[in-house]
Amino acid sequence: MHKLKGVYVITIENKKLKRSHINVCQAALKGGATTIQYREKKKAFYKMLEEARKIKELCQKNNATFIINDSIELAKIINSDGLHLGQDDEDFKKARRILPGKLIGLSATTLREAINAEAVGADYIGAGPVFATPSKEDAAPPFGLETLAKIKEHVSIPVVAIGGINQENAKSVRDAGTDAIAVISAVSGQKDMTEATEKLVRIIN
Ligand code: TZP
Ligand code: MG
Repeated sequence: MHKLKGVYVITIENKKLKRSHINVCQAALKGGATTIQYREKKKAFYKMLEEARKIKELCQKNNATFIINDSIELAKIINSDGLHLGQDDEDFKKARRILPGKLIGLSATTLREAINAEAVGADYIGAGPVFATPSKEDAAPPFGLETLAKIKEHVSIPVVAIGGINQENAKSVRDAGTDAIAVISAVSGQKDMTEATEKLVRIIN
């Protein structure tokens, strides 16, 4: 069984820093990330297949959980451990039907959405943005640590906090009771991605 604990790293390509999804994944796993999410919204499907295959292999070697963002089809073909959907994304029920036995996470931007995510049967909640995020243009307003703690109080499935989490504020997020933290820029935007992951792991554990 896959545990959602610790540091959940979401991969993105960073052209400025000349980083690929694979580079981010390798460094994050080396630094102790327990979960990797492949998040790619622009590339051709064959390219995503190629990258996701490689990331799956790396996750298997490192006993990490591998989640795919958004695409039921990609998750099915790759046989990833799970899929992450927004509440507006393709129907959760369809994902359940096509991906039996897989971890399916739903994003929640409010307490109400978090409660709804559990009610529809999500396996975990991606709760955020907790803080302002530099990585998602259409992000909902940040809801802060109090709402995060409330979400923890009201749901029993694992809560993965996301949005603007970094080395400075990770301890406060942990203290709010989160099960895991998910990060983009706090790993993929750092000079030394492995060291950045290690530091977050130390704070969270
Ligand atoms: N969903 C809510 S905030 C966010 C996503 C995908 C972006 C998180 O990126 P960062 O850089 O860790 O704030
Ligand atoms: Mg989405």
